[in-house]
This record gives sequence, structure tokens and C-alpha cells, in this order.
Amino acid sequence: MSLDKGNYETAYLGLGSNLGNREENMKKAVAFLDANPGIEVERLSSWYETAPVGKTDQGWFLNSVARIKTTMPARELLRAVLAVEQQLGRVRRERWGPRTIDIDILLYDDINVTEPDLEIPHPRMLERAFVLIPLAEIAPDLLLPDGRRAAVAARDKFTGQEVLLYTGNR
Ligand code: PH2
Ligand code: MG
Ligand code: MG
Repeated sequence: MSLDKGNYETAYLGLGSNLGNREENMKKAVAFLDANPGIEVERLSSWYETAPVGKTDQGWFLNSVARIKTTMPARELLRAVLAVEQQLGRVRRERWGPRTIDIDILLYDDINVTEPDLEIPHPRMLERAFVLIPLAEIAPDLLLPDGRRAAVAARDKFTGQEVLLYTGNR
């Protein structure tokens, strides 16, 4: 939804799906986020098809990164993204297991949050090609928590982390 001028922050969200109809899940996640009156999806990266990282005996993911404007504080934004995961039928069985949709807050303005259920910047974003490559596509000059630009970080060698541009219909 388009937000009035004034009181909003910019945040980056990582989206991923490797269960069910991945394309539908990715499309609906963006539509549901944007339908929230406190969120405007400003930019969306291409979709990438990515080999599972961490727990490798599961299907490949579709991943993308969205830049949003939001009037919500970070904790409220977390509630909103968890609600979208629920709407899409996400069932949490095992950590890092297959999921219809995962929506992670990567960055929120330049704030730092370190709480048991919410860490911003996302603690593993700098190690993950499936985050950095789509992020660099939409925000190459963005400064990351380690001081590098997204475009520079995305050129690292990510051994074993295959990331292919997905040419299906977005
Ligand atoms: N998410 C994880 C763990 N591993 N691997 C890929 N390729 N894409 C993901 O989104 C992903 C993952 C935890 O959320
Ligand atoms: Mg995740
Ligand atoms: Mg998550």
C-alpha cells in the first residue's frame, strides 16, 4: 500500500520458499505484505533458485529480497511478517526445515536489535549468497553491517552455495 509522506523507515526483507507451489507462495507473500496499511513494497529483486544452505537434504528454494517502507516499529513489523507466514500456511516443524514461506527482517533503517526472538541486522545475512545476491541487485550501494557495499559483499566466494537466476514467471 502506498504510504503518506513522512513517518516511515526503510527495511529489507528476505523471502524464501521451498515447499508447495513456490511461485505462488512468493507472489502471495509480497501481495499480503503490501496489503498491510503499514507496509509499502517498493522494490523486489528477481527470483533466484538456490541450493539449501545449512540443512542440505531438502528441496531448492526460491529466494528474493524486498525493499519496503514501513510506518511500523521493528517489533510490530516482525508481528506483521509472522502473520503473513501464518496466512500462507507455514507450519514450524524443525529449525531450517522446508517451508512454504520464510520472511526474514534483514535490515531496518540502521537499528540494531539483539533479543531472543529478533535480531537486526539478520545475524547470518553476510554469509548467505541467497541473501546478498538479490540484495545487491536492488541496492548495490547499500552499506552492510560490516561496512562493505552490498555489491562488493555479493562478489565473495560462497563455496557450495549455488544461486541461479530463476527465469520462471514473477
Ligand atoms: N533459509 C534458511 C536455511 N537455508 N537455504 C536457502 N537456499 N534459502 C533459504 O531461504 C534458506 C536456506 C533458514 O531460514
Ligand atoms: Mg530464514
Ligand atoms: Mg525466518
